[in-house]
Amino acid sequence: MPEYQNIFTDVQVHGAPDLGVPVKSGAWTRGNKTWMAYWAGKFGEAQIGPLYLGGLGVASIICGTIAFVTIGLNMLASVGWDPIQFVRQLFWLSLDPPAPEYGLSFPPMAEGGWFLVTGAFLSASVLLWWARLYTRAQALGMGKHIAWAFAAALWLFFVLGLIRPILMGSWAEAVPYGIFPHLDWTAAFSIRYGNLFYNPFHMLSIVFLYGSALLFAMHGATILAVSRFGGDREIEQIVDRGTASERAALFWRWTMGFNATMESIHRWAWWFAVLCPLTGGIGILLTGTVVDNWYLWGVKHGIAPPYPDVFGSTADPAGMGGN
Ligand code: 07D
Repeated sequence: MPEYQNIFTDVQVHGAPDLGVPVKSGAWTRGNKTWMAYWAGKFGEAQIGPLYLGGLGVASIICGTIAFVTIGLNMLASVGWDPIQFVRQLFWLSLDPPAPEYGLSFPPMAEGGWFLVTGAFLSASVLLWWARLYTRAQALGMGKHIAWAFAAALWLFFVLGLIRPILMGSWAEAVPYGIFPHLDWTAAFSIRYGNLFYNPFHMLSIVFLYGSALLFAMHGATILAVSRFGGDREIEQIVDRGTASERAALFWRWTMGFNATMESIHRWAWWFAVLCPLTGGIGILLTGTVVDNWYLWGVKHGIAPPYPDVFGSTADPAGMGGN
């Protein structure tokens, strides 16, 4: 077998299936079906499975499917149950939250009731999936880093669809289910609250979003660049740095004077990724609850220029009456 393998030269071993470490008693019996997929082997492991089909996963998929189908049926109803129009207009269709006059009450099904039912099932689905990530990691004696990272994404998800609407006293504040409609909601939200670019937590969230991409590119490139020396064999490289890690580290000390370690680069990556939705969620939570207009907030704190004095002082258009 060649010593150095990459995505183009990877040797696909077709031996007895690797079922992994034994599962603890009390857990569901893990499936033992595995098969080899050539194209999967081009991008990662050629062996597919075994899949762990636990109660949490099954419940999550059922709830997610109910949410997905409910959205689809509501969209279909909105085009008079015409399948052709459903396909043609799919990207523009949506299941919308109730109108503002319903506040936090439960509206008739066709006026937002289905939206709330969908939200309940979707919430149950993602929370059950979170529990599956946690318990599967526990079963393998792993840390819970993946579950907590997913929890950070769920924080933003729940701020947008649950926590902020409750604080604002209206389900109408929630994000609609639909491809373009949710993008329109995002743009309208930004304009309604005076341009989200002036929200410092939106700024921070972007820093971590772009920062994550930058770190990912730097780390991916570094390891690929030394994989010819075995740099991709992470554990060996942590225990015994060898020539690959030392070259990689030296490269960064040469070029920028500092290098992360084989361990710390993954903490950098984890924190950057997690801080993106964590800071984002804080920014959304403050919008409309604490700050009504981010542009005016920016002017007040010296980060946005005021309009020239000739126009008089700028007021929040939202506070000028009308809708
Ligand atoms: C959304 C939450 C986790 C999602 C989960 C999904 C399922 C689906 C489905 C069964 C991604 C669970 C659901 C599994 C199952 C079925 C049916 C994570 C999410 C768990 N912005 N912006 C951000 C930029 C502007 C606006 C973040 C850039 C404009 C709003 C990010 C630009 C306006 C919000 C970011 C830009 C605007 C954001 C998202 C440039 C108008 C948010 C981070 C260059 C368009 C969100 C504080 C993320 C936020 C957000 C980037 C511009 C509006 C950093 C680069 C000025 C309203 N923007 N943005 O990880 O956190 O999202 O804001 O122009 O709410 Mg922005």
